[in-house]
Amino acid sequence: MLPALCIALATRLAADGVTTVDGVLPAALAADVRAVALAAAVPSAQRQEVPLSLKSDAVASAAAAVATSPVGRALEELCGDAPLFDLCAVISAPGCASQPLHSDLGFDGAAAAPLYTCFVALQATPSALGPTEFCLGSHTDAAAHSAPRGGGHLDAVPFPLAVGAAVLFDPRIAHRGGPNSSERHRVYLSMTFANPRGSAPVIVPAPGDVLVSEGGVSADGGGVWTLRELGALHPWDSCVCPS
Ligand SMILES: O=C(O)CCC(=O)C(=O)O
Repeated sequence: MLPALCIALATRLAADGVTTVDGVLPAALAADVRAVALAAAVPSAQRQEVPLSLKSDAVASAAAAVATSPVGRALEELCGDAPLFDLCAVISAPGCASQPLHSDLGFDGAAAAPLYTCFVALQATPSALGPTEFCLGSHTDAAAHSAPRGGGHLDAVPFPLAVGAAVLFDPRIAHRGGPNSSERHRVYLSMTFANPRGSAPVIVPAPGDVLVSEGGVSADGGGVWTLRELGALHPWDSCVCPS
């Protein structure tokens, strides 16, 4: 039986297209993954996606913590034992402008999302660091879905995050990275999972990124990592988020 919290998360995700989960990563592990990501980043880029590898102990521990957290359990409720599709860090630099509203996936009218993405804040992300903004309910709204690229108006709500907190979203939702008016890089761990119960994803490239991750799975030489396999990487991490 799944904990009530995970069922509530899955329900919110289906209705709004986005939900938050606190306490997914401990602050020390978040700081370690942040350092790994920044070491691999392009120094001059305003926005970038940096592929991450499960061969890094910090990244593997973080992936295990996400998989065993309520994020992983909500995903299991929605998708079964979902395979990891993409693993990267999403970084915005100090002074970075707001990203145009966009969705990462096309919308074919299906209720089930082809993918789900989880961003975990690797430092506290109040409004000054430009947390991601989401247009609630736009993931399954055909009119709303076409509005961002056509210039239509949609209300975008910022989702500030505490360090180690996560935002889990349906990538068909209209969203954008907010403006980073701080003096710190805003670094998110990004994990995307394929939904075996959804249709094939139609990826729409995000505007403004200098790197598009090919995914940690292919970067690590192939193979498929599922939620359960990731959760078994570092069993001690399950103590981060008790069920
Ligand atoms: O940086 C963000 O908060 C969002 C990034 C994003 O939406 C993207 O690159 O597709």
